[in-house]
Amino acid sequence: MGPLARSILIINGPNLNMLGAREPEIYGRTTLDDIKTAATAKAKEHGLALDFRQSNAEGEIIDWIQQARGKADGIIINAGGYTHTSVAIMDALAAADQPVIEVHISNIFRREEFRHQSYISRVATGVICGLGAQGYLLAIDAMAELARKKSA
Ligand code: CA2
Repeated sequence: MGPLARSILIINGPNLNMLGAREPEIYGRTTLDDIKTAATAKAKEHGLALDFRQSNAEGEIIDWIQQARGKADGIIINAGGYTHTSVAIMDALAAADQPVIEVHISNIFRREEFRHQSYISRVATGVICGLGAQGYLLAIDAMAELARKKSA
């Protein structure tokens, strides 16, 4: 934390490593690597370092959230399917000491009923969904503004 080394952690949950390979009608053709490249450039515009990760394992995601305490200035998370199931990820985020922005590529409210419930939303500072890969870039803009206000 602090003005010298401001950084954002982006966490991607299960199956997001499959982006671009299947279901392009829902998730588009952009790969997670494309998103990482664009997000890194966007963070750099704001003078922020970016740590961009993906895991299929719930426990690993929780470890990363815990390890971000006192290190990352903000957490952006697309928890994938765990969004709708994981009290444990919600609890980890509730204990986080930085703002949390939830991102979804698809509009989860236009989809099946079970996707309308998000444990992450209950503890997130803000939520962006349905805008495709651009949602990650919008989340970085918003996070940069939150970090700027905090240090002002
Ligand atoms: O829209 C989103 O970003 C989601 O978080 C994506 C999750 C889904 O479970 C959430 O409800 C909404 C799925 C991750 C991506 O799964 C893929 C599976 C096959 C091919 C491409 C992506």
